[in-house]
Amino acid sequence: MWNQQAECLARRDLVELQLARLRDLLSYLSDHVPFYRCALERAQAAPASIRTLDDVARLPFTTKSDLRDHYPFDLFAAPLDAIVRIHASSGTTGKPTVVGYTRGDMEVWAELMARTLSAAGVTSADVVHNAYGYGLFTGGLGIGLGAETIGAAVVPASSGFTKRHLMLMEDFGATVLGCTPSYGLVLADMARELNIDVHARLKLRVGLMGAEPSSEALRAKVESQLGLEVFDIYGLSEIIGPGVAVECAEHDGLHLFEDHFLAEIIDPETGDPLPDGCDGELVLTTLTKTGIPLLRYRTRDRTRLATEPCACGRRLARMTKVHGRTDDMLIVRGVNVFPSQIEEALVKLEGLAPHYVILVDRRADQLDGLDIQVEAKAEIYGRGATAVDDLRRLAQTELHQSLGLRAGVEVVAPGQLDRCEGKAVRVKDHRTEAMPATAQRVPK
Ligand code: DLL
Repeated sequence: MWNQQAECLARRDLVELQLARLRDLLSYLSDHVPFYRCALERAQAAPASIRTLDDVARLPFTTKSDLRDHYPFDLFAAPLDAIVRIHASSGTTGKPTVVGYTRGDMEVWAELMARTLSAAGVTSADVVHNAYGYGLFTGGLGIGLGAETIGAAVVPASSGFTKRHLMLMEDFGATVLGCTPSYGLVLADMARELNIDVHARLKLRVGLMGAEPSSEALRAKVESQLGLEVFDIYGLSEIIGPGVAVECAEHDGLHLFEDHFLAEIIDPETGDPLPDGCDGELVLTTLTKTGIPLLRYRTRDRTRLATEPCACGRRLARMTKVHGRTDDMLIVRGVNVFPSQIEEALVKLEGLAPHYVILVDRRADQLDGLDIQVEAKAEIYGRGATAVDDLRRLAQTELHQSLGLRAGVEVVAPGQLDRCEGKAVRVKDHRTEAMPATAQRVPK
C-alpha cells in the first residue's frame, strides 16, 4: 500500500477527518468563490452548522452546467498565478469544462495516482506503457504522474498508432499497460492480426483500464488475450482526473479515496440521499483541493457504495463498477460526447434539415463507431449528388472540430428519417446489446 495509514483508517476516524475537512472547505469556498458564497448563504449552511456528515444533504449541488456557466475560470478558488495546470473535458456545448490545479492539488493528485498504481501492484521496478491520451484529457498526464511518483519507468506513448504500441511494449519490456478497456482489446486484436504471440513476446502483467464503462466479459477477454490482470480505475476531470477510485487485487469493487473525496449516493430524480448499498447517482465533494474545489458534484454516474472492510485491509468504501449514466452523455472511443453537441454542429450548416439520428456501434476492429444520418433540405438535395457530397464533407469537418472525434456522416433525402411522436429517439447505441445489463456502457 502506498499510504497504509490513510487507506486503513478506522471508519470512525475517517468520518471525523472528513467532517473537519468539509467544514474547512465550506469556509474556504465562502471566502474565495462568489458562486458558492451565495449558494451557501441561500442554503443557510454556515460551517459551524454542519455537525455530522448527514448534514451534507443540506448543502447545494454543483453540476456540469454550473462549470459551463462560469467558463473558463469563474469557479476557481485560487488566483491564476497560483494555478500550475489546466485540464478540460467536453461539455454539453462547444465549450469544455475547465479545471485548474494549484501546486498543492498536483501533490495530492500525485499521491492519489501513486496509491492507484500501488493498489494495482505497480512498483518502481515496472515499465508503464501509457497509451492514454496526453493533453487536455487527464488520463495520460495523470497516469504518468502516478508512475513517476512511484519511481516506475513511464513510456508516455499517448493514444493512436496501434502497431507502434506493440513494438514499443515489446522492445521496452513493458510490464504495465494503461489504456481504455476497449483500446486494450484493439491492441490484442492487432497483435493477433500481426501474428505476434503476446504471451511469449510481451511481459505485460497489469492493465490500468478505465475512463469508460466496461463489462466483466470484456475484462476477461482483455486479460486472456493480453496476458495481464486488469484493474478498473475511475475518475473524472472535474474532481481530479483518474485517482478517485481503483480496484485492489480482490477485484471486489473500487476503493474510493475518501480521505480526499466525500462520496454520496443520491436518487437522481429527487436528489435525496440513499443509504449504503442502494443503486443511484454518485455525488462527490472534493475535501482537499484548492484550485477548483467542488461541493456535491453530480457525476451522473450510476453505482453503489459499500463500507465493509475489504480483504486487502483497506477500510475505504468501495463502489461497484459504474454501470450507466443518468444523463445522455455517450463515451465514444474514450471521448465524452453529448448529443446536443452534435445537434449544434449540424444546425450550423444551412443545407441540412434538423432531422438526424446518431448511430453508435462496435466495429469489427473493436473500436466504437460513430455515424450520423442527417436529412438535407429539399433545395440542396434537388441540386444533385455533388452538392450533397459537398454538404456531407462540410458536416464531417464541423463535427470533427466540435467533438474532437471523427464521425461518419450520411446525408439522406428529405423525409427519409423516421419521425417520432413525442420524444425524438436520436441515439441508437448498438454497443449496449452485447453487454450484460449490469455493465451497460450507454446510454448512461
Ligand atoms: O475519464 C478520467 C480518467 C482517465 C479515468 C483515465 C480513468 C482513467 P473525464 O474525461 O472527465 O475523465 O470523464 C469522466 O468518464 O464521469 C464516467 O462517466 C467515465 N468513467 C471514467 N472512469 C470510468 C470507469 C476521465 N472506470 C467520465 N468506469 C466519468 C466507467 C468511467 N466509467
